[in-house]
Order: sequence, then structure tokens, then C-alpha cells
Amino acid sequence: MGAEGLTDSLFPGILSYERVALVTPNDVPGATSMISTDTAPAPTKSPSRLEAMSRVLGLVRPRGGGSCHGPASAEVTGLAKIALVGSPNVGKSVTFGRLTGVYVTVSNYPGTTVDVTRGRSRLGDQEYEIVDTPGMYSLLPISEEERVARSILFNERPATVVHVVDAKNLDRMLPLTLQLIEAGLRVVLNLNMMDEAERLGMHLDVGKLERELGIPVVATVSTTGRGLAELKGRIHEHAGAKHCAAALCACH
Ligand SMILES: Nc1nc2c(ncn2[C@@H]2O[C@H](COP(=O)(O)OP(=O)(O)OP(=O)(O)O)[C@@H](O)[C@H]2O)c(=O)[nH]1
Ligand SMILES: [Mg+2]
Repeated sequence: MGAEGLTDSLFPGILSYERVALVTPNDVPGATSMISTDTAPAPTKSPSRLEAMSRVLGLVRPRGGGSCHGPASAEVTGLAKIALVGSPNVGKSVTFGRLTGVYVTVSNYPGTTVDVTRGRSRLGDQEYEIVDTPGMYSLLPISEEERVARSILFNERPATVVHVVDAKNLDRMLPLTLQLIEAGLRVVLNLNMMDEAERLGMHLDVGKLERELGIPVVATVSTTGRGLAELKGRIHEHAGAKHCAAALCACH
């Protein structure tokens, strides 16, 4: 049995399990220096602050190379991709297990390799590829893990990015949500670990957050499955939505 067959029989929902060796930044597509003015397109008009920042970071995709509206994310499996991103230890892998129907323990080899787990999930009437990315604090990568996560976001062009956050530390997590939105990605905010937030007496106004951010916000406890049905529904809705409200969506 080949490696693929073995993976399939052990974890039916798992498409592949990559161990990305990181010897030099060149090993990871797109994992080159963040500040790359050489490749930034020449501005045709006076850029806004966000546009300027995005260009400097190399985040704006060239027009005509696919968009956040669908087909561009179908590069590897032919399926639209959903990427789970967020800080370490917020529940991305447990959520991945809930979405794909399997629980996976991902082991890292600090400083030498980065693990990326992929699976499939049927949400509504469509099948998606789900990508569990390494933990990241910011779109400005410092660690190799963050470089890989950023590379997945901007090279694989997911149809939806689910930003998984620890609900009890929202103030520390929201800056990345804003970065993802400003970069033109189609974001769903997942307030996970609501059980712990509630135990601390915290009340989060999900509706207000949705209105303020202009994106879907879903509260979950991924260890028990609470809120997961709603999360699946909102991801599917958002992935298929016809327009992108983000200021820097490269489609417009
Ligand atoms: N109480 C509680 N614990 C949770 C919840 N979701 C995840 N956890 C726990 O949080 C820990 C981290 O979960 P993971 O899914 O491994 O987190 P991760 O974001 O994938 O972490 P990295 O892969 O290191 O980036 C585990 O012990 C989970 O059981 C939740 O909703 N509530
Ligand atoms: Mg994980």
C-alpha cells in the first residue's frame, strides 16, 4: 500500500499530511523576505494607506491570477479551500478534527520542520479541502511556522479563512483578524474556548462584533462540538458569497 493509501485507511478524512522541511526560506514558496519592493507593482494612482501597506508586504495578488471568489483556490485537489489560522493553542486542530470528522495529533519538530495537515469536509452541498495551518501571531512572519502559514494564505488562496481565536483573550487576538481582513482575505472569526471565557464571567456580544467587523462571527467550544454546526454553515455561506466587502480584496 502506498503512502496515500495508508493515510486514507488510517484517517479517512485526511487528504495528506505534509512535513515541510525548512532549511532555507527558498524551500517554502512565497517564504521570501517580507519587504520586497522589487516585486511590488508600480502604483498607478496615489495609494491609500492600506493599499500602500499591503503592497509593501507583498500581499496584494496580481489581477487576473485568480481571486478570493472561488476557482483560484482549487489548485491542488480541485476543491475550494478553507484555511484554519490563528495563534498557537487556540483549538485549530480540534476544530479541524470537528470539520473533517477525524482528530489528528500534529507533532512539530521545532526549528527543523513545520507540519501542515489537510483534510476534506462536506459543508452544505459542497466538498472543501480543509487546511490546518501552523500557529501564527501576525502576518509579519518571525518564525518558520508563521512563514508557512502566511504562504498558505497568499499562495493557495483559500475560499475562506477561519480565524480561530481564544475567546478569553480577544483583545490580543483581534489585531490578526484586522490584518487578515485588510489583506483582502475572506474571513470568518471563530470565538473558540467559549466555555473558558464564560467560566471567567466574560460575556461577548457576537452580534456587535459582527457588525463592527463586517464579517461572520461564530462562538464555539470545539472540544464539545458546541457551535460547530453554525460554524460549518457560516463557512459554507461565506465561501460561496458573491461579493467581498474587504477594503483590499484583490478582486476589485
Ligand atoms: N476548554 C477548551 N479547550 C479547548 C477548546 N478547543 C481546544 N481546546 C484545547 O486547547 C488545546 C490546544 O488545542 P489545539 O487544537 O491543539 O490548538 P492549535 O490551535 O491547533 O495549536 P497549535 O497547533 O499549537 O497552533 C488542547 O488541549 C485542546 O483540547 C475549547 O473550546 N475549550
Ligand atoms: Mg494544531
